[in-house]
Amino acid sequence: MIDDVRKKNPLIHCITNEVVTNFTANGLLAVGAAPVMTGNHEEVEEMAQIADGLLLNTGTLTPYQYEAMRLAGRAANESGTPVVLDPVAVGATSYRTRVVKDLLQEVTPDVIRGNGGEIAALIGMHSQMHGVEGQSDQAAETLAKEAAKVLGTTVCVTGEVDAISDGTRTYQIKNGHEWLARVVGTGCLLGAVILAYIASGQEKGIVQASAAGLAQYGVASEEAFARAKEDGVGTFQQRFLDALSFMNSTDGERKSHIVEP
Ligand code: ATP
Ligand code: TZP
Ligand code: MG
Ligand code: MG
Repeated sequence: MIDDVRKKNPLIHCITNEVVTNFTANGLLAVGAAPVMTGNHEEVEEMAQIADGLLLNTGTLTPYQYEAMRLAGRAANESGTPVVLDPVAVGATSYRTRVVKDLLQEVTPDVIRGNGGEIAALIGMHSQMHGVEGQSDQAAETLAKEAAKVLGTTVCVTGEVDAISDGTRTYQIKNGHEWLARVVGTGCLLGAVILAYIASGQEKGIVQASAAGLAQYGVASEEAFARAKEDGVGTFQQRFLDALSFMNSTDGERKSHIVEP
C-alpha cells in the first residue's frame, strides 16, 4: 500500500499541536503524502473539503483551535473527506475530556487513534494518564473493540502492541520499537500516516488500510533502531524519517506482523 500512497500523494490537512507540527509535515512528506497545516477559521472548511484527509489532534488545544476543528470536521464529514482524531492527553485534565466528547457530538471521525490511557478515558474506563502518556489495564485489542462499539467508529490503540477494531474485525499489529516512545510526536505522526493510507486505499477498507499503515510504521522503526542503536534517540529520530522515506511494499509485507487475536 505504500506504493498507493506515493502514487496518490494525498493532501493531508492537519490541525495539530505546536510541539509536533514540523515533525508531522516531514513524516508525511517521507511517506509520499502532501501535508498542509492550517487552523485559520477563514479557510479551514474550504481546505478540509479540498483535502484527501483531515487530522484533528488535541495536543495543545485552545478554544480557538477547538472551533477550527469543529468547522473543519463538519466540512470534511459533509464532503466525504476521511477524518482521523488523535485525542492527545484526554483524561489528563477535565477540560480535554469534556471538550473532546463535545467534539464527537459534532464531528464523526473515521478513526480515533490514541494510547491506551486516552482511549480508556474517552469511554469512561479506568485510565492512568501522565501528561500525554497514558496506560490502560485492558489489553489493546480488548480496549479497541470495546471503544469501537461504544463510539461507533474504528478505534486504534497503540503501545507495545497496537490494535485496531471496528467492533467486528480486530487486528493486533506487533511491529514497532520502544524507542518510538522516546521521541516526541511519533504517536501524533502515526495518526497522520494512518490517514494517508486510508486516503490512498479507500477501496481496501478503513481497518485494512489502517493496519497496513500501522505495520509499515512499525517496520520503519525497527529498521531505524538497527541503524541508530549505537548512537541514541536523536539519531533514531532522523533514521526513522529516513526509513519512512525508504519504505517499500516488498519489505513492508515481508516484515509486517498483523494477527487476528
Ligand atoms: P508518544 O509515545 O510519542 O507520546 P503516543 O503515546 O500517542 O505517542 P504510542 O502509544 O507511544 O503513542 O505509539 C506511538 C508508536 O510507538 C506506535 O507505532 C506504537 O506501536 C509505538 N510504540 C510505543 N511503545 C512501544 C513499545 N514499548 N514497543 C514497541 N512499539 C511501541
Ligand atoms: N505536549 C502537548 S502535545 C505533545 C506534548 C509533549 C506532543 C505529544 O505527542 P506524542 O506523539 O503523543 O508524543
Ligand atoms: Mg506513548
Ligand atoms: Mg499521543
